[in-house]
Amino acid sequence: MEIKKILEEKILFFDGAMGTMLQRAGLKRGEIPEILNIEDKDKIINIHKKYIEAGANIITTNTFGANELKLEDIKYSVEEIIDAAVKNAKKASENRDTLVALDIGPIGELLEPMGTLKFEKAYNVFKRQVIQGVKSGADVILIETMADLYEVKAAVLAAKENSKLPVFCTMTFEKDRRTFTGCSILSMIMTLEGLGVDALGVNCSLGPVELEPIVSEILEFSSIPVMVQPNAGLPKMVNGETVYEISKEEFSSIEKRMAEKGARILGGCCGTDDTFIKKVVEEVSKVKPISKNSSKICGVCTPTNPVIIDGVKVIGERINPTGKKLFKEALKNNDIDYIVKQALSQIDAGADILDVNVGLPEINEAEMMIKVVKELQSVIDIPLQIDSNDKNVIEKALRIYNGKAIVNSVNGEEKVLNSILPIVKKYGASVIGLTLDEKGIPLKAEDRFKVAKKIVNKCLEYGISKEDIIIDCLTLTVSAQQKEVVETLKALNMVKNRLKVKTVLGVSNVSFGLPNRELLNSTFLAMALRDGLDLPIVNPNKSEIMNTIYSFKVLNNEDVGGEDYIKLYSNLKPKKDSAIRNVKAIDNKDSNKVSNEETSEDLIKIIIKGIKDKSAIITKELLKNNSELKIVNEYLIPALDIVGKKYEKGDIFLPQLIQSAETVKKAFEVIKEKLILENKDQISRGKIILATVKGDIHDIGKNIVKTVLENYGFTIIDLGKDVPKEEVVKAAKEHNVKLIGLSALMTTTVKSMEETIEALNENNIDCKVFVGGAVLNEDYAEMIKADYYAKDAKEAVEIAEKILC
Ligand code: THG
Repeated sequence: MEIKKILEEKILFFDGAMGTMLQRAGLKRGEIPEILNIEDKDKIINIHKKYIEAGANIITTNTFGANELKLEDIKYSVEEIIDAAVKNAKKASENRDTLVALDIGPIGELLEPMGTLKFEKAYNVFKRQVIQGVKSGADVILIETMADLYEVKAAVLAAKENSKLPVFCTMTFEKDRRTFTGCSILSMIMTLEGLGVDALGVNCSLGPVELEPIVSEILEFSSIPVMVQPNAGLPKMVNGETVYEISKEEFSSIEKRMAEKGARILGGCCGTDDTFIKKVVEEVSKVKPISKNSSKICGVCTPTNPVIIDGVKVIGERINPTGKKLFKEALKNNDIDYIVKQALSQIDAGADILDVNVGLPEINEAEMMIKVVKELQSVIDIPLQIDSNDKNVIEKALRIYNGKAIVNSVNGEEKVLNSILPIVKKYGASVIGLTLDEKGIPLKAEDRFKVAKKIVNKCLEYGISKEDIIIDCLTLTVSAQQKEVVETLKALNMVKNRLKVKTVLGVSNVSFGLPNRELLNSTFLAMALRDGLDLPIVNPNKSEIMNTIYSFKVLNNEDVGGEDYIKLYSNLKPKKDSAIRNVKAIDNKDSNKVSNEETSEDLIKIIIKGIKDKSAIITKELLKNNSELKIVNEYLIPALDIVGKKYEKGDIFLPQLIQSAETVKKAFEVIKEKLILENKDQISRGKIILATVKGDIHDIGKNIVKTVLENYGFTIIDLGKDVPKEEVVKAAKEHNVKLIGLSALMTTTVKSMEETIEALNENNIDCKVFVGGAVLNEDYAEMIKADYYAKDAKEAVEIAEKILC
């Protein structure tokens, strides 16, 4: 039976951990599990068989790390490994109706802009896996243990574009209900549902106890089947071995509760074995599957900032060259900085979403759109609205957009609908439909309503749901078409109440050619809001506009208790979404000519905002009148401290932390250049050795710590990954360091960490050791006799400052 059909009626059982079973079967530290698909087939087949015996409907191939970047140094190709792995699973399920899921884990490197891996490169890595998986006969594609929404998008596109198989996708969340790169549950749901996966959910991360509230939130908002594969509780170290704290009885009773709440696909991750799955199947089979709510979230998002359209949300109009000489110049001169500034100032003024239009006849719009979207998404954290008439531009922008965007726009013309809607559907965007067609803009409200209805029906035909349709009844200019302004509002009211979709209007159009435009704009805005306008496209930097919106929200019972209103108008800022950086915008000054007075304060702001290009320019200016050390101590370090505090408070997330760190790096580069020119010693706050220990090839965490420590002014001696203890000892002696950081991602390699620390002690190396990595915690660190445990890069900095400064 087709999986989609099965899911409508049944609860599906996946298997449990492969790694746990392999370790018990004697997998050695540092051994690459995927190689066993070829070199020890029987071991793998036996594990699969155990899970089938236990009652799993779907077993997962032993291919978690089978990608070309992780398997670089081994003698088998990705294709050979995947082929063997799928065949092993198929062999185990011979004569049974068990299905085989091709397992795809994270690549193990950070994507741009956080890291260096390009989106299209990631796509190609996943594509190779998918193509082989299909060839070898997999039945399902399982994308799992993902922490970065952008990487997930690359993987899902690779799966959908190179196979017809069902795609299941799970991410790993931490207790704060975000992945380690800050992705929120709602953003995951909106983005993955948009991309058309068949099931979504959570795996690994934590035990079932800690996952329960996360699963409940996913169940509340997901309109597609929800999948859960928890660890067997949290890991503990007992006699040098990793054990998980939860019994199969407790595990299965919590999974049963999840099933009762609506979870449809259940299995296990780290620490679970066939006895867990057997118990789960026993318990959960008693549950009658409940049918899920099918209503989707109405909203758009970036990974860290989901914007739900459940009331008025402001779309900023200013990234648009129409009628703006300076903006046109900026586009022609490739001055992306200018555009970023327009974005920041609109966010500071209260925009929730930004319209992005970079169309100019004399430039390549597609190239510019990609550049601007990427740059904006690396600095700001609100969703974007892709504004273009060109299908190619829209498609390219949607492909590289991280999250769920709005497309501005389609209209009632058949050929426009038929060319743009498939793209909107494929990439899972929301879409604005303008109420005009081949015959132009209808004058009467009833006729605009008819066009709106046609657009809505066409969207539904293409599989775009009502929640993703936004209708624009078109603002006309009152100076030229006075009678039609009320027709717009009448049509808006009809659309809102009869078609039950969201509405948008370009408000500023109303006042072209008249004096005191803001007065007309804000009065028209108030009228439109009253008629049900959800998404005004406005200039948020005009106080009349934002005043109208804030006051409307109180009067319309949206701003409950007038909380935001009171904060704002008693001279406090309103409580904005936490992810937005609440620093005042940088003024429109020519970035190359800045006076010393301006630069001092601005450098800190620039770092907090993460504007890389400007940081070098301003540092150069500052160096004319300030010592290198003064700049480091009075600007760079304090700015990083502010950023660090925001990160700790959860006001910003890893992407922004790294962005700010990179901004400091640019400043450091300028300072170092000058020091080298003057033949002075390099500024360093101290040397630190970093290494991922023997047997572990995951260095993503170590690399993040390295970047951040470097940007705090420390000199890093990076020994790389899979580093033997002897090499750490040797480097420690040679460089005479006072601090060493060790990283391990896998439970199996924590032992190596302990041995490395022992070796340092035996050799009487006088230095402190801090440790970090996904499976570590305070207790582990103590047990293996590390001096410090660093939860994240920020804590590593605090340790370094304590020891070295
Ligand atoms: N519906 C939808 N999209 C739209 C519109 C709409 N996008 C474009 C436009 N209308 C909304 N955006 C703008 C942007 C700028 C101005 C008006 C609407 C504007 N510009 C000034 C001018 O042209 O004189 C320049 C202002 C300045 O220099 O800052 O007024 O209706 N879906």
